[in-house]
Amino acid sequence: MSELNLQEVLDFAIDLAKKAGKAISDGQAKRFTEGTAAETKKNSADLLTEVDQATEKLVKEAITAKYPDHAFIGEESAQGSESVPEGGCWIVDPIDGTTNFVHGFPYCCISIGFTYKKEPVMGVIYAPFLDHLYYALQGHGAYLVTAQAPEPRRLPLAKPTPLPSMRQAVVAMEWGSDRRSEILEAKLQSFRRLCGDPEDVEGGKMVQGIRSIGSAALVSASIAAGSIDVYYEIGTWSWDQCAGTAILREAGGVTVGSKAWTSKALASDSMFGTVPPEVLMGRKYLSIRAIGDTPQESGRAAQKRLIKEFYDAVVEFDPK
Ligand code: LIP
Repeated sequence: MSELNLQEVLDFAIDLAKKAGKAISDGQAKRFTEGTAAETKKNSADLLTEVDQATEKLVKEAITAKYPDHAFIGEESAQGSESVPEGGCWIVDPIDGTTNFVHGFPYCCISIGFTYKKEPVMGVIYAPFLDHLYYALQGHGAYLVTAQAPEPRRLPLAKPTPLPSMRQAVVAMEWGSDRRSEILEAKLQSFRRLCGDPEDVEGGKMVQGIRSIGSAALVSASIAAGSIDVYYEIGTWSWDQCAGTAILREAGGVTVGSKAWTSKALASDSMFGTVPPEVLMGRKYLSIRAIGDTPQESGRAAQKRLIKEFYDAVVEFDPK
């Protein structure tokens, strides 16, 4: 295991993400020409296409041929009960943002994460319709390559600014595909508290804005870039989050898990390490961008303060 060359893993993953990106764009062109409708999985808000399946097959076959000893967890073949092994493990969402893909909204991507010794150490996210490639390797920084700026740019793209309170934050949250009343009530309450004017809404945080772009991976990449401040989602899976957490961490961001996990982590600095398996597989995620130091407060202290403030405002629930 100690002989694994992580730079080679990253180079391989970047090449594979581009091949998968081509399969995704070709697949969409064919679907649009033929007028193909999407299939549904557990309900009408949970979509699947033949392109998700074909792309996962392409990626899995390439990984298995190159790294036959590694484990593979992919959205379309996973059972949901997988655990992270000690050795190399590829955690892949062939199309993150399938609804966007089906509708031609360009925020969808291939997300290739890799864990080693149970930690997310590498992530590659490629959005073929935007031609945005995000990647990171543990200890080597996170980068963005675009058609307009083909030289890799280190993330975050600008020097991190301070974040005095949630009032200055743009927050990403999703409605997800579980639309039961209990879940919606919890989410509505969270949206209300985060958006609400405190003069009129009890506990209102009056955040600057809320965004729902429909791709967990591209939200994490945007936080790494510094263009979204906070991301909260319950119910997504390791394949939606693995690559994004690896990229975000290298850009100075932090991802924490459930309220219970986080309250313990806040008591120490353990949340600044890589994302542990219980968070990666735990289906409850809160991410925050790198924050600039001020004379009064370090960026890390501000991350902790805002995570606590955020968790005091939102209602947690258990995903199905
Ligand atoms: C999607 C996530 C999104 C979430 C959706 C869905 P998919 O991933 O990235 O954040 O809200 O319910 O899970 O299914 O398109 O790969």
